[in-house]
Amino acid sequence: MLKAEQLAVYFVMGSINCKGMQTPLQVLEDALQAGITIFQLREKGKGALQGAELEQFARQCQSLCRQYSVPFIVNDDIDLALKLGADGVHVGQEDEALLEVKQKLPHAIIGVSVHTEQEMQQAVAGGANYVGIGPIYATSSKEDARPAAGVGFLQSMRQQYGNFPIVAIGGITGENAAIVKQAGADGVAVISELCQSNDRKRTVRLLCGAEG
Ligand code: TZP
Ligand code: MG
Repeated sequence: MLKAEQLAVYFVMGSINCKGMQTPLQVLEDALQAGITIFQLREKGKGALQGAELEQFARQCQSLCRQYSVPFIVNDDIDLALKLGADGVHVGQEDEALLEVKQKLPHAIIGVSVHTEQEMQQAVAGGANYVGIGPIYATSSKEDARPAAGVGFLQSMRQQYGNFPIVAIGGITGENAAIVKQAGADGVAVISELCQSNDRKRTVRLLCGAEG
């Protein structure tokens, strides 16, 4: 249902992350054209869309992702994911419990953020399809972000969990992506590196670990 390769370049975005010349939908379409492999709508923070506006924006994002055959994942909002028939959801430790999410969305891709061995063990045993580990480096895109953890925990989870799909997040750039993959991540998840890029094809190549 989810192959680890699909996590290679995981773009995470909400409308407030796009403050430049382009609209959020233009940013997403450009990122899709550049070759992102999975997309997560993470509509959070001050000024985030809500209600009918959020639903309309989410449907537009979903439809763009479909055009490029890229999985469309919704952050946190299980009801929205259900309503839209999203390909998947991503939940943190403070969100709805994995068991409930699986019951509501038995066929969806389910990602869980983990920060400790116990959380990792529970996510894997509970049937998550992938885990997100971070922040690896300092980030300014998440208000309540934990301190940067470096690659140590990621490395250790890769050693303990064989081929289980892992995506790393937090402060990842074209410059440090290769280190993160070397440490064991199947892919890198980014907000600012792609939102703020003025050459997304090059950024995607660098995030893949290829030379720019
Ligand atoms: N979770 C941990 S760090 C982070 C999230 C959602 C934000 C990542 O954003 P950026 O701009 O790629 O550091
Ligand atoms: Mg969450």
